[in-house]
Amino acid sequence: DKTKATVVKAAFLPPALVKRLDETCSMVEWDTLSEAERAAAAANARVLAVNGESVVTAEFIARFPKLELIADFGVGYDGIDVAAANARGIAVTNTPGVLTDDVADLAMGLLLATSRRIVEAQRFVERGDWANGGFTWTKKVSGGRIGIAGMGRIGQAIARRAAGFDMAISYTDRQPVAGCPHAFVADLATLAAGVDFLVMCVNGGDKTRGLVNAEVLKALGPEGILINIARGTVVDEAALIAALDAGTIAGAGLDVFEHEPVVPAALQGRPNVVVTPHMASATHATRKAMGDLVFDNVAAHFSGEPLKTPVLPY
Ligand code: 8YV
Repeated sequence: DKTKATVVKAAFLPPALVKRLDETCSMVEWDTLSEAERAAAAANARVLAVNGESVVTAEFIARFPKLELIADFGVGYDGIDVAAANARGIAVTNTPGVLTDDVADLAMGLLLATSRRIVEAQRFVERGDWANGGFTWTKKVSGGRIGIAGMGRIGQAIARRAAGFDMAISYTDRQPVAGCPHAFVADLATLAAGVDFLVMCVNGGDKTRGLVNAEVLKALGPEGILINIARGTVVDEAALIAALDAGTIAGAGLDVFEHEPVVPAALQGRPNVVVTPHMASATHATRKAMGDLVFDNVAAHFSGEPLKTPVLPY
């Protein structure tokens, strides 16, 4: 009986995780239910399973009177009203750690692809243009200056990779990170002004909305490259497009966008912009590890053990 389910799945989750949840709990898929079924399912649900792109408002949470846990398949939880959940004693868990390497890898991939114009170079070869002469010269990466905005787990993993490229590393965050050997810069525009590559790794949500604005892009300057693997909301996309049009910055590598899955046409087809479809954590190994961590949190909850990875409001 669908309406007796204790777990409501309200977003895309990997089939292997869905199978495990289905085998051990009673699970329903929110999207497949009628309004009447939703009301009945919500009345019994103890766990809500969502992902990093999910929008879980206080109003939505209020539909679930017996809810105990919101389990997020993702490290980011900016879409979840954690304060509203916590106010009702509902815990929220995410999937930190297991995706750090992949996200840092893709950040470096975008940085290399954008600077060295790898995607444009492939188009050049495929068009047959090589026969008419060599490809344009590109921007050197090794030894460059990288500015990391958000020196959390992912920012630190990017810094480790950047060190392998002999880069000069500086960063900004709400405050200096204890034990972090890199140069702290209090203000994002100042950080941008002093680097070749600005990499956004901050949390999403209201506190970071539009952080990369016209002023920051101007500070990054005509040789500067913006990389965003955080959330689309941290970049003012209209300001970015204007900056690309005007040559205010040299280029951008973007895995996340303001209105996913919409990627503005003005960000496509440019030689100096590389776009990917929010795929930084999407490797087989990591998606399995993320799914296992979601499962472990749900299992811990049902067996009364401490949650593996609970979060606090941003
Ligand atoms: C996922 C993410 O794309 O972890 C996050 O915060 O954005 C990504 O890992 C997402 O959560 C899965 O849908």
